[in-house]
Amino acid sequence: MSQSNPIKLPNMSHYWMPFTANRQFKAMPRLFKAAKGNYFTSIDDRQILDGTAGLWCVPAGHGRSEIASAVGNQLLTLDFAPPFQASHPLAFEAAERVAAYMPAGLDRIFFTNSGSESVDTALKIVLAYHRVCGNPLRNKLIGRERGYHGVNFGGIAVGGIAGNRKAFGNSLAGVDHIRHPLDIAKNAFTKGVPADGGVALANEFEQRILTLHDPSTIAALIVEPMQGSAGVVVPPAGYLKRLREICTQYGILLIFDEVITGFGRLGTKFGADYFDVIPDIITCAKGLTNGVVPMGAVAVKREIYDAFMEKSPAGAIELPHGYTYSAIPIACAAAIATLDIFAAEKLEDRAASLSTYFEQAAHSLKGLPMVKDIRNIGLVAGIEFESIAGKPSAMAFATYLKCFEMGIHVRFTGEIIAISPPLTIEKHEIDRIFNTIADAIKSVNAAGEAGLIVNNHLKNEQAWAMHQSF
Ligand code: PXG
Repeated sequence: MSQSNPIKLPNMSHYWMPFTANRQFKAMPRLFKAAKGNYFTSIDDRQILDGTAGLWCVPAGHGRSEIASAVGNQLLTLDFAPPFQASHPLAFEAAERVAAYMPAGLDRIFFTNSGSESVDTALKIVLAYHRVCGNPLRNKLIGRERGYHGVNFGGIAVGGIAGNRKAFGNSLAGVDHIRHPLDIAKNAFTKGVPADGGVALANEFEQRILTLHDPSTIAALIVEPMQGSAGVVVPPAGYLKRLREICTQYGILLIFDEVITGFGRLGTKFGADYFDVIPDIITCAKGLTNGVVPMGAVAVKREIYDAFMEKSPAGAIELPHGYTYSAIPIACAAAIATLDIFAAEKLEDRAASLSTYFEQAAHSLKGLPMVKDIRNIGLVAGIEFESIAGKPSAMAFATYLKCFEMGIHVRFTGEIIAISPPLTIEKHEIDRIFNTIADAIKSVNAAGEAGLIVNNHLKNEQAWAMHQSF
């Protein structure tokens, strides 16, 4: 960056950034100004390969003109229609299209504006469902350790990431958690789904949690088919199937939170399809609109919807819940255009056909310094580092920064680097992602303590900060 051509940064004082170390970021910002296909353009005009599909939400690649035109036209045709006691045709069409994309039977669709809202909506639906069916004492919710179900109060209650819960006081009552399935001691460097232990682990739900609470008090179990945010935790074979059996046996509703695993990420439409396990409810968001208009959806089995319709008093609002922006026309337009792209380009099949190549590329990092485990499924990989005493996340964060400097965007969470590129990724780009991560790991490690000092990374960005005029 030459002194004569400084980059003008925005005034950064006012924006309170989400899930970001604000002080650190503002001292060393990473800003994008454009995106097309599998690449971002950074504010200093570098092409950054998007190894994360935004935040797992851009499966069809950036800047899709089909979605842009659909949204633009819709905005100028019908910008808004009240969603309560009125609606517009596209809402029904979008629901029909989403229902057709869902596993068989989950064909009643409630629209929200995010994954967090989808989760809280699903939790409210299960509580209200048992009540409308005459079982109001079935009101406990079970989540899973390391689960991420968004950031609203219901979601953090059933969620199992301590850092997302502990600052916020009392949680919902009547919530418990099953164990997470990550077992590095036994399964380190497993390619894809670990073979053993799934049924025994699922049986703990029956043996420990159901025994403790009495199954007749449990409304629902919510799990991500593959735990994304907590670092790519792939369940062992047979685990989800056994959870399904236990839920069915005891009349407990099973919710799959597919905000990350939905829309082709595992090489199938949903995780439910990948694992051949049909839950009672699926929550989704992100890829539903290719990430460009906030929208989430909750798909429920027809019997659940029918119970509300048949058992609620005549004329009553069957579910007193909804959002001003539920099924807002531009989101419906974006969802339909996105589903059109999935149908035309068969992105799930594309992800499936690339997954072995992707797996091999990910596991080629085995043996690099500090690498403790590599996990993968579909077009997702997680690389977990040894923790450094007194410096939690330091290795992952430094590697993430080094990758950014080297032109690749990855995610770091805890001691883990996660990779989840757009499903439009090419093989040479997969090579570039993992080769760059390998170089970044080597470089950070070779620099020893100095490699972990974040100020040693991102020289360009530091240059911008020097030229900041505020
Ligand atoms: N459920 C799951 C399974 C998720 O992964 C949410 C709910 C919440 O969605 P919203 O739209 O409210 O953010 C998520 C979101 C990451 C990362 O890099 C993951 C998410 C969000 C941001 C970052 O791991 N997942």
